[in-house]
Amino acid sequence: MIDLRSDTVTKPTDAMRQASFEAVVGDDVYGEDPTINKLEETAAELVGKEAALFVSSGTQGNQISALTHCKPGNEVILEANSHIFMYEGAAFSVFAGVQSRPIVGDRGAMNPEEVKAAIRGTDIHYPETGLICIENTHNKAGGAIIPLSNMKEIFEIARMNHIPVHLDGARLFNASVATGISLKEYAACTDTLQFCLSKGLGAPVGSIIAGSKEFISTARKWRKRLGGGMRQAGIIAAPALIALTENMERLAEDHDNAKKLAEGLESVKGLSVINKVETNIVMVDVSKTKYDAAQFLIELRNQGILAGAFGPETIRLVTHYDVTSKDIEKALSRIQKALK
Ligand code: TLP
Repeated sequence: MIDLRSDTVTKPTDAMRQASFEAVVGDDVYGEDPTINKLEETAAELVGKEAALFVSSGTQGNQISALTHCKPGNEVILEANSHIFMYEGAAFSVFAGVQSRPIVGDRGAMNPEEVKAAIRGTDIHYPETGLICIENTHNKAGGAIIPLSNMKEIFEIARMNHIPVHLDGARLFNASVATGISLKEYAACTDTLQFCLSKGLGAPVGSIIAGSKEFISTARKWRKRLGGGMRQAGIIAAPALIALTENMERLAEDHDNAKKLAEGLESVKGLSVINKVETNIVMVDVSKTKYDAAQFLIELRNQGILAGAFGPETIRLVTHYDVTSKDIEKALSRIQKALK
């Protein structure tokens, strides 16, 4: 099977498993796990924030961030196709008690003027705008990179209105490798960010929230309230440290493989790539084949390829470190077969 469903499917390397085996651990709820402490310090330093917190997943990272920034009854401005709005089970409303205010972006990038216009005034009828969220890279826009200039403009507007900005940077490392813009430069345009260790970086579990010391201290309390306080968590922090410190630069290979895949798919009759492939995600329209997305996925599975549906006639293919350039060639010929 060539598994292109997501970059979350990677298996830990031997070095990661060995690191888990050898990890020095303690009780992290007492702040006594040296491996967790090292991971959090390394992560904070890497993105240029004062402090960081290890959490179970990207979703938990986004939710804890909303709980820490907002109070119930707030409104959060976010992009209409963002992961938080589309794929987190309305958790913003369920946990933080906030209402979402979606803005349709251009390849995931919200127009700063529209963001400005969406900020609520003081009218007694209105909720207060409690947070603005940005997603970079943007998943549903096909791994699209949100320009730094766009983030800067939105951050400036937010600052002038005393509203915090949170970045869902599940795949921020992909954006940084593709553009050469440092993680710190991106993170400087946000108050807080969440990034995933278990996507392209290849860790088996976990995400990081980073922000000010004060923010992270409150976020730590929220994590505990949610039952996310972990004990000898160094076991999972050790492979995450390898992911964080050794696996960033190789994301360029995933981007090359995604481009190679997209180029190959363009010459397959009936299929069209609908995103500009900038990172590791390829979105394909299958409407000109005899299949809808769900049927096409079955045909692909029969040929030994796993992919995901991202709409009734759209499938998503994601490259990652368990997929080689040779696998892409194999995948392309199997896709041809699936359509015969
Ligand atoms: N995305 C997953 C699925 O949930 C769709 C994937 O396979 O791409 N933010 C962004 C931008 C994400 O893409 C994801 C996961 C998350 C947050 C949530 O991360 P996890 O899965 O760790 O909760």
